[in-house]
Amino acid sequence: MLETLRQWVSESRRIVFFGGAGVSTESGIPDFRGVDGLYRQKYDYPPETILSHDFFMRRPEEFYRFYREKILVEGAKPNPAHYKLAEWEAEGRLLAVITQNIDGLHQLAGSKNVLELHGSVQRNHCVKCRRFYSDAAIRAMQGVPHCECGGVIKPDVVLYGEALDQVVMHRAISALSQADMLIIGGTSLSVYPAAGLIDLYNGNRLVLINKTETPQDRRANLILRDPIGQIFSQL
Ligand code: CNA
Repeated sequence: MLETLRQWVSESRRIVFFGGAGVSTESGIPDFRGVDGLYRQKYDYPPETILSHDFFMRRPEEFYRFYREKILVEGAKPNPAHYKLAEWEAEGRLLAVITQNIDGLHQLAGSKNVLELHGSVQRNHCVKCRRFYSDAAIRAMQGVPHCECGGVIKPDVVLYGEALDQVVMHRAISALSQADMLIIGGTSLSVYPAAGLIDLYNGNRLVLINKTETPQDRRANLILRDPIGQIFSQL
């Protein structure tokens, strides 16, 4: 199976990678729905409640307690999956990385065309005056970060109840409609509208790399269940 994947990669010039939280678990960032995912840990509220727009507005202290502990993971580094994708882009065989992740690890590995469907922890803005803050600035503050103007700073992360960026969505649609191979990795394909994007690929090189079953397994031409970093380190 790995041999088939190797061959398809070598024959492709317009690969699109569509990924999720499972791409970064081998970098030490927990996913939501995997076996060690945040949904299996106990909090006062379920993660999708804490990570919602309403919750952020009503209880910023609790939002930031969870966010700092579980989302803004300290010192995470890219793994072989992130690096290999960047290498393929530089070789001219990969069009885009479309990711639901918000951790910035694809860019850290060197990828340029990264379409972040759910935003990024690396960008933050004051809700009042729109001043920009980096993730380092947020880390350096305690509790709820506040702007010099007194406004609360909000990460540019798409929270539950918020709309996706239409420019990013259109770029993702464009990349997927040109793709000659689609690799889907480390995603439960259960968060919409992101997961619905894969329907735009109608070629016959759809590779799914996920530890657990997904609702789209039957659409895949090739399925691999090993950890994605491990697989990419052999490509
Ligand atoms: P998810 O629903 O948590 O699914 C992750 C999937 O990856 C599961 O099916 C796992 O079985 C699988 N998986 C875990 N580790 C590996 C591995 N090493 N190799 C292969 N498969 C693996 O995550 P989705 O991305 O599908 O859900 C979308 C949410 C999760 C998005 O809105 C993200 O913003 C959010 N999220 C992002 C991060 C991050 O940025 N690193 C972390 C946690 C959650």
